[in-house]
Amino acid sequence: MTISLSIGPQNRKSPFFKSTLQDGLTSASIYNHMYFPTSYGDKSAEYDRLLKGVAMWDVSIERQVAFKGRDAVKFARYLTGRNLDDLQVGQGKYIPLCDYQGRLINDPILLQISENEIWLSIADSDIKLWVSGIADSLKYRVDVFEPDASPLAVQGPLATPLIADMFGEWIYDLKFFGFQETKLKGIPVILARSGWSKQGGFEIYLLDNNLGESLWAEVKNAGAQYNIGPGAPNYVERLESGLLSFRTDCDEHSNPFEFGLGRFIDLDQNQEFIGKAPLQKIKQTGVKREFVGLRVDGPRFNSPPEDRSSIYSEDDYVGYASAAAYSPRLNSNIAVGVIDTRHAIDGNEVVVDFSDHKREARVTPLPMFR
Ligand code: THG
Repeated sequence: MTISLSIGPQNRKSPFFKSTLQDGLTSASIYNHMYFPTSYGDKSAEYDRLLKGVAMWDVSIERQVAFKGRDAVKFARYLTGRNLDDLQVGQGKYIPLCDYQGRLINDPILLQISENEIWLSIADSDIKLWVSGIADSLKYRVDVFEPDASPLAVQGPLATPLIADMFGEWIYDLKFFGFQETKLKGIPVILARSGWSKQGGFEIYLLDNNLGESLWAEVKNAGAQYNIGPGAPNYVERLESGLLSFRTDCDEHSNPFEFGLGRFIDLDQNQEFIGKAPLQKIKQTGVKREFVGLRVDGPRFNSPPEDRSSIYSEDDYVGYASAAAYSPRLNSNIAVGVIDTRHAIDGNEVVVDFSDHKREARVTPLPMFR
């Protein structure tokens, strides 16, 4: 289905918004109350650029929730089950956030900006409200706010030489999720080695929303010799790589163990954190369902399913597929979804109901492409 977006002040525009339109943006979604560029009209070129070259993505929708003050680190430790003993300024960490029932409510990247300031680079849910409500009611001495910071992702195998051209050789010293505040031709930015793909790359967090067009032009010009082009977090590559898309793949009952995020939760630490007791219980009893890959039969998919698709085993409902596409690298239709644990077995045959037609599929572990 194709409809047009109504543009108005209810949703926010990225500082790169004008540039994305000038570069031929054809579709957008809504994420964190912002317009989210999703394609420039040639999905196959966007996929190839990410895999073989370099792409630039406006991901300002990854909003930052900052908290600053003497309790910042203490507060972060209460917000997540990730063990933060070795937290360092300049090193990010992927931290699942859960509610009081242990249900997953976001999967941000944490950046420790300074000794007393932490940012959460969030997926699509209203974490500023959650964090400011908890900080106030539990009297943590922090100030919660949204800083002026908008990530521009540069992803793909040629992202690294391009970023080195622009910033210098020091970028090779950044570890994954490592970051450094710096300037690019006078534009204040944070450069981070991160991004929602497994093709390698960086994110340039713009720190002055008046300079979006300048930063976009700088990256585009420096990237010309590498044939850079615009794109967006890639629907197909993320399926192949098994990256979690928080709102797409989870429902309101999801817990981190179902999504393989147990490795980011330390239940044995002395630290108290939100959801600890229910998560301990889930760990003890075991999960009832799991996030898996699917290889799906039938003709090539050419557009993403709009809705979750029910998965059946011998006419019993056993789960849902949340995204599906044709994978050129696997030469197969693939999907991801959440399925009852007793059916989450490699090779298990199921039927997926893609609203207008049913297809046979086989369960396969994630990631589907290594
Ligand atoms: N960029 C920024 N913020 C974000 C995202 C982003 N916040 C929300 C969302 N995306 C976070 N989601 C992920 C999920 C996985 C990874 C990155 C962002 C990722 N994971 C690696 C993996 O799964 O192999 C490594 C995880 C680890 O070992 O710590 O890269 O895109 N700014």
